[in-house]
Amino acid sequence: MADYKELWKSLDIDLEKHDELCEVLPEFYGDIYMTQKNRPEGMNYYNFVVSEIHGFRIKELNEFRGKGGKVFGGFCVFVPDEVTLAAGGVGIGLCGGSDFWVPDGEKVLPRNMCPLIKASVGAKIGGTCPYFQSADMLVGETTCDGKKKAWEILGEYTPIHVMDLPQMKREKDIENFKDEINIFREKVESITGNKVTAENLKENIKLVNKKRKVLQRLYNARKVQNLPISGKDALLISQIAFYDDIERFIEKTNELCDELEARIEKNISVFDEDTPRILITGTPMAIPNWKMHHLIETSGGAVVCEETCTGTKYFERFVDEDNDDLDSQLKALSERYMGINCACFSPNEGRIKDIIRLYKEYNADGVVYNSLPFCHTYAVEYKKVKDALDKEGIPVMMIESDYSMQDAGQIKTRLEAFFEMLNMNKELAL
Ligand code: BJ8
Repeated sequence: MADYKELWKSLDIDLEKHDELCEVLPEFYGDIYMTQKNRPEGMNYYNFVVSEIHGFRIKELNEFRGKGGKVFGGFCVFVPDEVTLAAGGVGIGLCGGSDFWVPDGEKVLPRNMCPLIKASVGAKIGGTCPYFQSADMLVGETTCDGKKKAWEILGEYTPIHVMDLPQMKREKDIENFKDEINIFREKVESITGNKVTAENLKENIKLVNKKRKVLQRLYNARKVQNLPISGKDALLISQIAFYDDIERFIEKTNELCDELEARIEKNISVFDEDTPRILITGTPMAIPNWKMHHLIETSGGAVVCEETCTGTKYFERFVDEDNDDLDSQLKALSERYMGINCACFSPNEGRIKDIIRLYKEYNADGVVYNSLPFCHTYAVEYKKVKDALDKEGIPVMMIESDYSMQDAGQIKTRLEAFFEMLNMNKELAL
């Protein structure tokens, strides 16, 4: 990475502590990503993005802000990027996916709390994440209890706007979320000083849909028997989608998809043909949380799909592009976003249907239900999911794990046994 010390200083980064983070990341990434065989050439772009994770993109955001642009940092796939973009702003995902930030989070939060929340808060209050430091405003939401209370604490350090997400999906809830999007629109307008018009909102609805389409194209390439890309690489791409420049991301990911489709034609695969195919479902995996994918793909399995917010929840379903007035556009946005099946909703039958549908679409052999510790919504929902999968004859295993690698050996042993069982199932079916 080039020298960005002056830039980081201007963002009030704790340089000494930040150096510790910069020292570990390249080796961590190298061990997990660069050891993979036969990766697509197009992954070089994403390698570059990670190698410059606190540099190149931060410089771009800094230049944008230097010209008066405003950056909005979100923590959830319910924050409508279309609105931010329509007001001339930029939205970036800020969820913390590293153990590095947890101790700082624990200075102000209880220890027995979800690591994603602790890491996100720790990244801000420790002053070690230039993305947090580049955000002019944070955008929280009332999803799980841990998050909504954490925003009150984060608000002591930086301006935050909280969107009220309904907890049910009745018609009145869709109307309520439409109102929330409208309040968010007013907030974004007041920060950027730009109006959201029906014209620029329509344009940006199309742009964000385009990003969803390219991610869908990437995921479609994972439905075939001979997988042209690893699950680990696909996860990295969706994580990068949350903060990269949207136009460049679409272009680079379309280029990669061209290569993947050519690989499919030539039957080039990164795994052996009989590798058990795994659908992951559960809590989101914020960058650099690559743990579960790495453990699965070094224990004899291949991840073919993620029913998570760093997976299909992020890009499935498009916003209707055919509306020409603000009111109908806001309704269309609410309808699309309220279609996301987060475990924060009750009931949440849609998620069960999604898991079963995706299991079939991606020709999976088994499901790994992955939950971060202290995530009550996802942990409790496991019972309903398991009951439904049992009825369908779909094998599932639950793994609860945080960001540390301490339990890696134990998880690998469990995964190996699970894959052996999946292989036996396949042999019996022949
Ligand atoms: S739409 S999954 S991004 S809320 S893992 S912090 S739920 S205790 S992240 Fe999420 Fe939006 Fe839902 Fe998706 Fe709480 Fe659970 Fe932690 Fe979580």
